[in-house]
Amino acid sequence: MPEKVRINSADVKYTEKHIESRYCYNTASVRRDGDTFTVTPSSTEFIFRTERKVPRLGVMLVGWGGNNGTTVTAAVLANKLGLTWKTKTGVKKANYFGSLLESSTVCLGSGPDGEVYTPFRDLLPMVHPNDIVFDGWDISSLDLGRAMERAQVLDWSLQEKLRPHMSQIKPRPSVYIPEFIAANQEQRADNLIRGSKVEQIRRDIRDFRKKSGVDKVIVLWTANTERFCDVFPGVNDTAENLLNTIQTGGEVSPSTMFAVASVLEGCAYINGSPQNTFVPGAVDLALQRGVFISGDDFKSGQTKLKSVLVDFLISAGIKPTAIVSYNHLGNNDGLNLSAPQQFRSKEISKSNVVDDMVQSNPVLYRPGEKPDHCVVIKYVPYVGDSKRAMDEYTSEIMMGGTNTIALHNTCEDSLLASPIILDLVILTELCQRITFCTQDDPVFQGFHSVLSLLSFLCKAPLVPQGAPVVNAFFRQRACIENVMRACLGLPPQNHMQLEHKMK
Ligand code: NAI
Ligand code: DG6
Repeated sequence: MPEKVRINSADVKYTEKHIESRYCYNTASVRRDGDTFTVTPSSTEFIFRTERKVPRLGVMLVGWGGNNGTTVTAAVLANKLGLTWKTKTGVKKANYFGSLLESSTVCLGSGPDGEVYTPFRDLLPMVHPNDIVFDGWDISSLDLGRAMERAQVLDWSLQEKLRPHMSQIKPRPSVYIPEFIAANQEQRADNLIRGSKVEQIRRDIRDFRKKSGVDKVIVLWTANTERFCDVFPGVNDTAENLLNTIQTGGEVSPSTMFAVASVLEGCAYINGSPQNTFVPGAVDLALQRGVFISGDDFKSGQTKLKSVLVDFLISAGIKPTAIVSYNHLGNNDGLNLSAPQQFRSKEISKSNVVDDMVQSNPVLYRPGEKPDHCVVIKYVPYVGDSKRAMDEYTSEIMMGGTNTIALHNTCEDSLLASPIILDLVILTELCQRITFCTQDDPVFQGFHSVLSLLSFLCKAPLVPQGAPVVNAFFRQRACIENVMRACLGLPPQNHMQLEHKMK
């Protein structure tokens, strides 16, 4: 299909296979001498190539029978079938609200009637969510119709329309190692791989690829939060040691087994939960095989808002001094997180999200100084998937004044996470079709295996060793938008509007 956005520029070429753009990347290096900074601008010429052919994408979800797994599958099905359903407030229609790619827009420039906006999805050729083919694993054997009912996320009348389709689907057996998730999950575990786990996962991926006829498979963990695992030299510190440990039956978490199996099958692997799936050996393996990995932990609600609000405060010159975040929820995720080790994984992931913003402002914060930051999660069965988040942001303002902002947010957790799952896999697939070279290094290469471009969608972004972690919402979003613009030979969005500021 021809692209909806076409660039009219000598710097952009449309060949049969590629969109090829010439792009000037401008940066600056800084030298500090006492209180003086010397800033030297520099520019590098890049050529970006984006394959135009969009493949048929298969996505395998680990935790397919959970709230997110069933909700995202049901939502795609409902959109594909164009379903409408009645609720007490009227007729609803399937949509993809909450998806950056499907439901948010970017400004292309000005037309005769003012600024022209287009959905993100139209910038470059990318997979449409309706075309994704799903498969996956769960330790619970419930078919997806019954699992959707267990999740209590979607309206009943919609579930009734979806049930004939969803009931046909059964998750594949999975890996259950009781000590990694809460003991309260044990009764779900009736659908388990016997024998060699990583080998079976690899067979499952090949089986899915063959039976579905998809061109590519991406694997995404949306199963229970695991406890962190220890990193030991000789055990999981290198790819070789990790593979040996798997062979000899040493301690490797189920999520790391899935990561290893996916990478060995050449499939990108995304971690939607907070645990340290990507032990150094798993990262090493992905680097060796040139396969994308990304994570950690979907950034869906409270943390997303935090990455906006703290950015707003600090970039307005206001000093957040205490951030207190409570949540309660009553779904199975909440039940699993009621166990201390699993809560600890989530607490870590939710706690580091303001660091980059704090460090960016030495006027407000001394070296090493941070706001007090407290994260509380409680399990309250009655509220189900409707998560409540209460936040208090206390800040220091001018002349010793105090500014306190209190927020209360209620929403269905899985309806926020599902569009993020779609964005994650669609962006990952797009990145697999982008290569670039520079004037100094004319050999085309792809992005680093640790795909930090997806930081916008993650609470605790995984980045290549030595790269800065960015949590600030609009910087993360601008990164995705500007990389896509570079692929089209367009300069970064500058918001200067100089044409409207001249006499
Ligand atoms: P859930 O508890 O409803 O679903 C998890 C599913 O994983 C369950 O069906 C369970 O049986 C299955 N499972 C557990 N261990 C497994 C294994 N080793 N292999 C295969 N399946 C396994 O949880 P939900 O609400 O779907 O969330 C999933 C994950 O996403 C959790 O870790 C949660 O913390 C994380 N998350 C959720 C967000 C949201 O907004 N819903 C946002 C950020 C992260
Ligand atoms: C309660 O904190 C349960 C968690 O799984 C969160 O709902 C999830 O991580 C979303 O967190 P946040 O901070 O992005 O709303």
